[in-house]
Amino acid sequence: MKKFLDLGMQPLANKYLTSNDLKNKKKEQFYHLEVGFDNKTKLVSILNKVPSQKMFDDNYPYRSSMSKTMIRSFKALSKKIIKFYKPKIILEIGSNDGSLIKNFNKKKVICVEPCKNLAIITKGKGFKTYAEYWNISLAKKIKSNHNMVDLIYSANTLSHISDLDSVFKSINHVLSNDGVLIIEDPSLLECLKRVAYDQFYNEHIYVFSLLGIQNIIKKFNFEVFKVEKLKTHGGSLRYYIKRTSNSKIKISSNVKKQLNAELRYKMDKFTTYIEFKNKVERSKKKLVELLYKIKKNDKKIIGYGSTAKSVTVLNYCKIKSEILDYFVDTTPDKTKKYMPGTHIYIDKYKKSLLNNVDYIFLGAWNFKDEIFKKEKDFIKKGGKFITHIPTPKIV
Ligand code: DWN
Repeated sequence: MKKFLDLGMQPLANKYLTSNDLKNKKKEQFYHLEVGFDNKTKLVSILNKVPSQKMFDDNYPYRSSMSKTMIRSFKALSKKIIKFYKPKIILEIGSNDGSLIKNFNKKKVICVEPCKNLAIITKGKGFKTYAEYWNISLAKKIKSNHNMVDLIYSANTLSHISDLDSVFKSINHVLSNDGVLIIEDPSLLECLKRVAYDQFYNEHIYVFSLLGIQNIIKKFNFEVFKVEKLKTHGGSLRYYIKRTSNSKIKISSNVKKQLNAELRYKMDKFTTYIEFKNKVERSKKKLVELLYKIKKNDKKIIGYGSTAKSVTVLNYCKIKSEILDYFVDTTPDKTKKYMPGTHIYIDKYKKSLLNNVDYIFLGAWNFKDEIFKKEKDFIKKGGKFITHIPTPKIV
């Protein structure tokens, strides 16, 4: 693993502070966010990993249901799963608050969600839920309780688990011979193209590429048979995976197409990541200049969407409340709290919080379309948005 990017000392994302925490000067955990490239597996990951128990605890604030874009994406996927795979049993690893599995018959679903505050949501809706981390002992328990499963789905979860060998060994243990594994995660190619350095934070141990995924899964005689490019989460890839022994499913041509696109972008070469690092440093400089120039003209700027991604940007660029007055967010477990590291206040979203605001920094830039639609009035009144993706600018 060779380091190519240093994003400085960072607090843990999703660890929001209460006013009491601030009053008591609660000690925040910081870690050195360095990103590296493994020339053997072609995987890109953070070098200093934080244990899962420290990140995914019983008060995990992120809920996938907070965005209509994700709700729609999961609904569309559920229709495809039923149409093309007709699974008898679906296992979702990282079921969060049930945004995907709510589209299926309860009897056909097994949820795995280690964060108990989220697991009680799917349990409360009658879905079998294991509030445990995904590993071989849980896979064995699920196999003995439910036998093999014929479809496993996991969105934005496997990239959060350090030991990928254990992940796929556990999947191998419980997936039926003709079973299908579908995983989706932010696309490293899109991350590089958009200079989306904020996809790197403690929870995103990896940002996956088809190149990297293929190298990891081949050890377990799995292969990618289809790849879908998604707009969600700043550009994601959905990988459809089968056993190499399963000749019933043909390999789609879009797998080769994606692989060629990644090789054309030289994602198998370390120099590509040095170029990315140089773009990140230029992006930081430009964003800071832009924000300070606006602030010098006495304009009011707030943040929209207190994302895990924005924690990386704000702490790397040292942007605090002298620049962004506050953030607005719809997530219950994030509001009336303060952002990790920068301690910018997060207020519960309501339209009136946009009154007298001149500029909005898009923390949730990956939901730009949904947000622009929602804030038509703000735009009509001359309000402007600021994004750092792909380069810092007023939009
Ligand atoms: O991988 C992960 C992804 C799936 O979600 C997790 N490790 C953590 C989390 O990352 P994130 O916080 O960067 O995710 P989002 O989905 O980009 O966060 C969007 C935030 O913006 C949420 O806090 C909700 C908020 N939001 C809002 O306030 N108003 C979102 C929309 C669309 C809105 O209209």
